[in-house]
Amino acid sequence: MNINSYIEYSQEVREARKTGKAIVALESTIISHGMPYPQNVKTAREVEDIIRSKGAVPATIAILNGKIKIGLSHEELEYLGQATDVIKASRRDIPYILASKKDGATTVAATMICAELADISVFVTGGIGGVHRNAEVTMDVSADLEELAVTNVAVVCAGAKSILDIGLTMEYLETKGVPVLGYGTESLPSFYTRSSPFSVNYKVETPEETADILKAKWDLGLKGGVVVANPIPAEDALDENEMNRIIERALNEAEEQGIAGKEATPFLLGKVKELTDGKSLTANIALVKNNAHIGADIAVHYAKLAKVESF
Ligand code: PSU
Ligand code: MN
Repeated sequence: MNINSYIEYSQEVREARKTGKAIVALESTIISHGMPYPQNVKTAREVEDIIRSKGAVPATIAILNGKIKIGLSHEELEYLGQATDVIKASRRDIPYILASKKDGATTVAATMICAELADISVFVTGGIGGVHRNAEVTMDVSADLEELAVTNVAVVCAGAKSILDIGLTMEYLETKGVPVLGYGTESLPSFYTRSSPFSVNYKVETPEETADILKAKWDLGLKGGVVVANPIPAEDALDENEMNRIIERALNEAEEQGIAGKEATPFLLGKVKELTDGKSLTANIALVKNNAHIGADIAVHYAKLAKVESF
């Protein structure tokens, strides 16, 4: 058995692997289930271009026709953005999708798994899954958190959304030994807004400092990921009180309609977008792009550390 028989690299990523250039992983659930067409595809392309402009190579990850794709072509991205039967793929879904040669859009958890298989250490997205509100009854805890506990990939995001129980999410990450770094902030960003009532574990100021932390963690064999929480730019942030009200409404509707399991997060994201008249989508796009800048810088510095080591 050869793991590589399951994986296909884009030309650009293949070359970057050969030359040791920094590579940044990107997820695809955000494309298929997180944003509507055509904004999803446009954003995905712009995010890739930001990463290129920073001297790194983007690797958008998805499962297409039973292969793990590391880096997507324009056509593949377009397909993923429009198709309606793509499976939201987290850890548990990967084997079925591969074996049945279906298509899957990878969540944070699944993207981390695929990134690690492809030796990619830095991954940029919008928000991670977490412990849902009322999880003490529903047991709805995103597989993203368990993945952060065991898979060696840094996830650059804009923190956790308040559709989640942010406090319980932080407790879970603490139990699992996952460092949560605030990029230029002491307060944990909460996606649409720059702060939350919760503190990050450590504030970092530069990509160098962040890359050094990743290196120390993995040099010691301390398995698992790192969350780099980067606040949404001030000019794109939404009003906290208004967002809390809207999120409460979305949560109530989800409960009334009995939405559970893997449908919960996409349902809530969709409702929030509807209730904000699309303002949440604009904010979401802005924060992902902002994360791409930081993530690419971190990846470039981390790749430099790896190069120094190999001399
Ligand atoms: N949060 C967002 N946008 C997203 C997601 C989460 O703000 O698109 C997606 C990510 O792919 C994440 C997944 O990994 O939802 C989590 O789903 P679940 O809660 O079912 O694990
Ligand atoms: Mn869930």
